[in-house]
Amino acid sequence: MQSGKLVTMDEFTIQETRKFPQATGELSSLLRDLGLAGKIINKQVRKAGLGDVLGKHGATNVQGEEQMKLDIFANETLINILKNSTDCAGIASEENDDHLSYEDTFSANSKYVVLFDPLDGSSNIDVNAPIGTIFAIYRRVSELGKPCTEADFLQPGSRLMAAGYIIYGSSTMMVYATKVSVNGFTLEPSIGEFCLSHPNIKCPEDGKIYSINQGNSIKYTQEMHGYLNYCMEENKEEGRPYSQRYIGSMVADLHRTLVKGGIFIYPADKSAPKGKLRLQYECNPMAFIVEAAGGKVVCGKRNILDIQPTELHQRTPIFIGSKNMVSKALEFVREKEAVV
Ligand code: FDP
Repeated sequence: MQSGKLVTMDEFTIQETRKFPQATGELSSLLRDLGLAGKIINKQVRKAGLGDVLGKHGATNVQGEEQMKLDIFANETLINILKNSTDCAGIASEENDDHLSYEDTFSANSKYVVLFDPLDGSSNIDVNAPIGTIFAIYRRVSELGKPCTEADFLQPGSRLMAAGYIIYGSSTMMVYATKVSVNGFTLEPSIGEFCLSHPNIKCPEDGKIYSINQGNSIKYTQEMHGYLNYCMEENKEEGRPYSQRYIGSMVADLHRTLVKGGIFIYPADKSAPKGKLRLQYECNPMAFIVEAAGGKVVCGKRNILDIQPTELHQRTPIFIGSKNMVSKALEFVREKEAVV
């Protein structure tokens, strides 16, 4: 990036698309629509605390979790913007029971579908901690010209075309990955545009931070305890003990892990034998991003991206982050965490 010259996300995406003569520009246009949704959600998040934005909505979602007002706002914003897009055949949201296929002619002829978690980390909304929107884009497998089907949304992460997140933190950033690279764009409030700030992000091969809800450790396996003890043990040559950081907002914990290195773990435990986090809305897109940045992601023996989903709201354990840290964790837990 040239110093002093702002490169907007649109400019960047169009330049990247030009490298592929066969590209139609549909993916770029979809990313622009997701960026627009992010800006609208950001506007609402930034004024949370003023007016009637904070707090519970009073309903629960498909997983029985209480929905916050901002969850609903973010969900509706994404659904409407993608409906009006010319490049999205349908969506599946963590907040909705089923996928939604847009049935107008433009949408039926669109080749992409989008899955999203509209507002991840929503238990942090009321305390002003970072939250985010996560998205995953697949090329549909159903026939063009017809409404999309559930099969379009039940594809393994290895088939993702692009994935990304928008983090509403000390600044607002959109990070997206294609198979080629991962790039981060910071919202420049004076022009209302995401501008390239973190070109070609690479996840450091090693790190010094482990991120896990250690308060749940009573429910973890002996093998997990072994790994946690390893993280806490003193070994000056190897830089241990590691620091422990856990915001409890996957986007925020993973953004730090991607940029600074480290490991983020949400394991299976006694009360959640399949883990807590959702495969299609959270783990696959984050796994795609971290792998594209040179990191590593597993759920025990296998790569998360290879799992063939069987239902929309499937969960999985996850170990994700710096390559060497994830490999080390696997030496402790390899067999026990392979529950999917
Ligand atoms: P939240 O419930 O606040 O929406 O899957 C959602 C998620 O947050 C993740 O963002 C976060 O990493 C995780 O759950 C936190 O779960 P615990 O509170 O069980 O640690």
